[in-house]
Parts: sequence; structure tokens; C-alpha cells
Amino acid sequence: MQSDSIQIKSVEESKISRYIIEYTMKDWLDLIENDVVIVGAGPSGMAAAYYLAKAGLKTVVFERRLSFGGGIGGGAMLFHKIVIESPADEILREMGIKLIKAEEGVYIVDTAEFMAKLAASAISAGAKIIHGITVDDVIFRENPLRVAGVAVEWTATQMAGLHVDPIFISAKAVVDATGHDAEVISVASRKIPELGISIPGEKSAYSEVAEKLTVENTGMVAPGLYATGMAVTEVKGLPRMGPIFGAMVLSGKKVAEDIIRDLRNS
Ligand code: 48H
Ligand code: FE2
Repeated sequence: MQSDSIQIKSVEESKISRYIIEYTMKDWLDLIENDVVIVGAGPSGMAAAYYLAKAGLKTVVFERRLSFGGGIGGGAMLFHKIVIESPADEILREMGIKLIKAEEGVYIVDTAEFMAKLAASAISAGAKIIHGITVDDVIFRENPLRVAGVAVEWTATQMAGLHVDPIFISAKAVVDATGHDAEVISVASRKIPELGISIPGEKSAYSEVAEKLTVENTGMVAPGLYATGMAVTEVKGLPRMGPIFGAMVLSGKKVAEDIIRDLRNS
């Protein structure tokens, strides 16, 4: 069967498979060693990835799901608008995200546009985002004591409950951007008690102070291990802020600035 109007280049099935495997494996070989591994492609993780990659650091984001955005897509009660307040609007403007002004310094954004353009900005800046991967442990070193990378596994393998060992990925800095559960810091605190991390857990809502506290407390929690976004509220015992996202992108920017400074000084 041949059509006269459209000439689509034919590619054999075996070639399609070869290209996919060959180019995926090239990437994976390159992903073994990184400046920064970010766990979670929510608002804080993607904002961090954008600023880290923009500064020239080799940055990879591992995301458990097959989508970007974390809690953005669900918004509040599944409504498709979210609230952003100054000065976070500057970050969104930089990424070309449309803002509707609700009042001085308070803006409304579409969830789909926010997710898509955050991801596009991080990728265009040079960050790699890999979907369908769950981080379930960290690598550590003694003398000096530090976190030196992560253990990764297919999310599908975990969901199937199969006993499959992970592979290890090294990084000079690991960022927990996993949201409310602070999964990476939680596993590090449990399995490496020498790090001295104790997790008080997030408090109930107090939006007016929560955002400022979350951004201020963003940063290193142990050598090589950083918290951003809602992971900060969990690890530092801060109140939650509800469906407002300014602090998430500001926290992502702050963790990036801290890592850039720390890696330059080391
Ligand atoms: C790989 C993982 C793993 C893992 C989780 O929840 P997120 O959106 O996180 P933040 O902190 O960037 O944003 C929080 C925001 O969405 C929110 O919930 C707010 C502002 N709440 C306020 C309130 O009061 O409730 O994204 C985390 C991402 C998700 O995409 C997860 O799938 C992913 O991380 N993830 N990926 N390995 N172990 N754990
Ligand atoms: Fe939340």
C-alpha cells in the first residue's frame, strides 16, 4: 500500500528498537555521575533543576511518575488554577508563564501551563528529566561523612513488588524534592543515624508564615543532602501553606543557589 501524497521515511522495526536501546544506554552511561541529582519533578525540583542547569551544573531529575509537575496538576481540589505571589512571579515571567493579576503582588496561573513551561525551561537550560524512576536509597561515604548519590529502581518494578536490586548513581549533591513525605531524607535519617537527622514532621496550615519559613529553611540538611519544597516543611517541622506555590519555586531557586555556592567552594 503506497500513498502518492505523503512520503514517510520507512524505518524497520529492528532499527527502531536498536536506536531506542542504543541512545537510551548512551544517556544512562552519562547519567551515572552527576553534579546534582534531584529527586522529584514537582515545582520545587523543576525550579531547582532550571537554575542549576543554567549555572552549568550537570543536573538530572528522577521522577517516579510518567508526568511532570507533582502536586501542580491536582491544584487545589482538582481546580485548574493556582495562586502565585511576589516575588515568585519573576521566576514565572522568566519562563514565559502567563500571570493574571488578582490583586497587587498576587497572581493566578493555569496548572497545565505552569507544569509544561517549568519542565520545558529546566530541559532547555540543560537539565535531564527521567520519568518512571523511583529513588529508594542513598549512597554515603565516611571521612568525611556525606551523602554521595542515590539508588534508583524502575517505579514499575517497585509497583510489581518484585525483589530487584537498584543501580547506583553518584552526585556531588542530592536534592530531596519529593514533597510532603521527604522520602530521601527520611531514608537517610533512618539508615545513616550518624548524619544526626531527626524529622519532626509537617504542622497544620498557617499559610501567612509557612511560605517564608519554608524558603528560609531550604538548604543543606547533611553534607551532600539538600531539601527543597514541602520536604523542607516535613524535615524542619514547619506549618503547611495550602494550595499556593510561590514558596515552592522560590525554594527551588534557593536550593540551587546554595548548591552552586557549596560546589564552587569545595
Ligand atoms: C522519585 C519521587 C519520589 C521518589 C516522590 O509533591 P510535589 O509537588 O513536591 P514539591 O515540594 O515540589 O511541591 C509541593 C506542592 O505540590 C504541594 O503539595 C504544596 C505546595 N502543598 C501545600 C500543602 O499545604 O499541602 O512533587 C514531588 C514529586 C512528585 O512528582 C512525586 O511523584 C516525586 O516527587 N517523588 N520521585 N523517587 N522516591 N518520591
Ligand atoms: Fe500539598
